Amino acid sequence: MIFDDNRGFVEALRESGDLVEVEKEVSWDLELGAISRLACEKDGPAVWFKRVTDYLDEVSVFVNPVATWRRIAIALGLPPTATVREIYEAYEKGEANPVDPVEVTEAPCKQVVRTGVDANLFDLPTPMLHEGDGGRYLGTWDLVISKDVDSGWVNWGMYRFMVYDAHHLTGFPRPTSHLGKVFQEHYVAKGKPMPLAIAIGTDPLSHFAAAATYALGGDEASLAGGLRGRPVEMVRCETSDLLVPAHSEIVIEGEVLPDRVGLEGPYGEYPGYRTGEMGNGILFRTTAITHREKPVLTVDATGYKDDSSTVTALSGALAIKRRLERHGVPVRDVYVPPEGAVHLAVMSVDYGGQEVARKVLQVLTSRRALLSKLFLVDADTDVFDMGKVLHAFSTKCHPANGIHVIHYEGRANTLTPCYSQAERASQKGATVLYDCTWPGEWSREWETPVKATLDSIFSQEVREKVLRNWSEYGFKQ
Ligand SMILES: Cc1cc2nc3c(=O)[nH]c(=O)nc-3n(C[C@H](O)[C@H](O)[C@H](O)COP(=O)(O)O)c2cc1C
Ligand SMILES: [Mn+2]
Repeated sequence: MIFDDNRGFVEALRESGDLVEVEKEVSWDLELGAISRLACEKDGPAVWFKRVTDYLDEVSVFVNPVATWRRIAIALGLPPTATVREIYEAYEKGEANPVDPVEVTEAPCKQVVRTGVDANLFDLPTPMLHEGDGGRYLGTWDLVISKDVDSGWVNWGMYRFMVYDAHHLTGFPRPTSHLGKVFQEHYVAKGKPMPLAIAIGTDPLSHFAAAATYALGGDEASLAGGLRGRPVEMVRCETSDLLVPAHSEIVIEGEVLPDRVGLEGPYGEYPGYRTGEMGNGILFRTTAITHREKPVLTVDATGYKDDSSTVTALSGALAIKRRLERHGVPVRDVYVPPEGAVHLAVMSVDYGGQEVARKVLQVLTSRRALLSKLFLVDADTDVFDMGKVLHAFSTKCHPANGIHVIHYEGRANTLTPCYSQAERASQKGATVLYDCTWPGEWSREWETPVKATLDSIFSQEVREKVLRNWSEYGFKQ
């Protein structure tokens, strides 16, 4: 089933056993964050907090929507037991068939409308997620809509927003993000405020599209329609001409001021660390808050194995695959495993060797370089099976000749924990590629070792016989 709103998705999670509903009162001040963090670290279910201190009956909080592959599968309309490969394939299919959104005039997100001074951000049960965060983060599992005034291009992204006071938020879109670029190039340059809408708790696949690694100028609303197999319904904002998903739980409308900054962060970030200090972020002035009755605030308990480790990793892996294909690399599959915090990718190729290794490294670091560890494996290694990848790395990667490093400046990931403050300031970094493929110049007949697995070292006759009689020998599976 494909869901039109977050409530339908939550219902499906309840049915599949992937939801815990907490009736006990919890505090928005760290308790909710600590529970949600542990739930991620245990690969546990999503959590719906029904009673949050100071907000007891009117609002609730739903955390970690898709932090496991089971929940990703459910969001994509697949059985919860779908394999990661099947999940990747379903996403790829949706992505290849975009569907434009439609505009509607009636929308659940307009059941309650508050504007001006009545739009008070403290009316929402925003959690203080981690000890040491700069403040309460309202925007985590969000969908942020902005428009380039010159071309009319609308961008969706997922960006964090911290409560600054009752009517302001601060945010940290990276300069390389589309929001960062649109704001700098089309608003700051002209001294104009940028209208912005932050939709919270809309249907899960629309959030996938917001978090996706997608081309500059690409239309994430149509990507969402493609993933859903039907259009997203959009409704006009109260205080700007932006369109927001009609089925959102909460919409914060406002504008980013071109000539002001506001303190933002630090934050327990997706790599799993708090790294920076409080700094200057963009300053957003709220003009309206609209929401459903009894709205459900959705939250990503950012950190180790959070929602980004599945959903950002998934779209990132497919973006890497497309890029390598465009550059003529004989790539088969790419996987970005959750434990690698979107810093590590595994890619299989039809043939490897030094030249392919160098090409991969160069292609994947020529623009913004968010990943810094790459594993290149032969096509007979299943990239989705990290045990097999570790085996290939341990046995096939030459400790001196198989390791390739490229250094760069001005495009490294400033959130990568192993970089020093100085490296981050100049966006200086490096990417290492472990070549776990057989050298191209080795004769396949007599130089390349033969893999001693059932698939590879036995004749078809023996293999088929063994498989045919497997249960007869007494094996259960
Ligand atoms: C929960 C979550 C929070 C995120 N917060 C930010 C953020 O504050 N700033 C940022 O630049 N990227 C953030 N990202 C990553 C972006 O969503 C991602 O890069 C996306 O592709 C941005 O869209 P864009 O390519 O249109 O800029 C976040 C991702 C997730 C899953
Ligand atoms: Mn974009």
